[in-house]
Amino acid sequence: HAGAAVKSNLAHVVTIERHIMDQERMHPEATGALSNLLYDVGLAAKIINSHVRMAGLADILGSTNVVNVQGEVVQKLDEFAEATMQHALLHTGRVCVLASEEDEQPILIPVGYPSGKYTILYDPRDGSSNIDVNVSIGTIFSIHSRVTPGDGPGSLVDCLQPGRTQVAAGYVLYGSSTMMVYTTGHGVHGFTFDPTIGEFLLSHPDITTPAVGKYYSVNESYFPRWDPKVQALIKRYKGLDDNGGEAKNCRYIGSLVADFHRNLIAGGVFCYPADKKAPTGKLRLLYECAPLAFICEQAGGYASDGTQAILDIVPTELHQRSPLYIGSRDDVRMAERMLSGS
Ligand code: P6P
Repeated sequence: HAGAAVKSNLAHVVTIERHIMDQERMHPEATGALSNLLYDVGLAAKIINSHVRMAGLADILGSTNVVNVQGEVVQKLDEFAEATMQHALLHTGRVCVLASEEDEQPILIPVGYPSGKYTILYDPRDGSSNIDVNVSIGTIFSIHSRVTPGDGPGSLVDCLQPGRTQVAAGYVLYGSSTMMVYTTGHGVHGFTFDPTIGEFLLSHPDITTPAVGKYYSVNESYFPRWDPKVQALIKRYKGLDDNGGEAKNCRYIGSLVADFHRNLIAGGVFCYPADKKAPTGKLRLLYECAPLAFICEQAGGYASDGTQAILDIVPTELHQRSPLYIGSRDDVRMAERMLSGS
């Protein structure tokens, strides 16, 4: 009977590798390349996680005194996460080009290494200002099929694709536990890292997000900089206008992946509006807004720049920014109505 008990327990253990294989079986034409690419991201996540967990002990806290392409001081953990992603992705032949928040230009496949049929764009470690104060941070990734012909190295063209064409997207949240959440277009699935066996185990199958959320997330200190329509929207979320809408609770961690994940699970709307100082917002379209928008829509939510779906925006620059309203579908649709004045 002990054997039966063990067998029954094991039946519930679905590793992310097993799940990726199950997802692959939904695509008869699959060659396994996307599955292998997702394994590679999972491996990078485990390695980054091991360093995030001991960042307070190892000499990787603090800054490198280097300023990156975004004009932000590079944290030591930024450098480590970037190096880990490149090491896991560059030489495997799954991708034809990479793009990272940390690098101004696309990262080309080294000479002598094979190119694959995918492109991956990522923010290796989002929320750097939170590292030294032990607040959750995240990794975000977006995967497209290459659009340039042939099987040689890819280029910027392979990176500048609208979010609607993503084949997969996901994030890793280094929080009270480490989770990896991803979609390949067949729902959203969450995995919790079990450090005792070094595996991500399925803990949140088929995540869906409520149509109306109980939270709103925004940096209220920017209120004076916002367009009056944005100010009116946030007042609506707070239940302060005469529309009688139920007041939402404010939750804002200042770490995109943590704020997004809480709202995905519990229901809520995250807003990073454009303002006088940031006329196109702060967050990056290709490797922050678009992957989270793909995940959000797959979970029944919606993501907008205030006038159109994030997934429909055709990018023109690798690091272009976008205003972002993302989360519970009805809350985001209301933002579009109020911001477009309809
Ligand atoms: P603000 C962190 O630096 C980040 O890029 C996101 O993770 C987060 O949502 C946002 O910036 C916070 O920005 O202007 O509110 O500090």
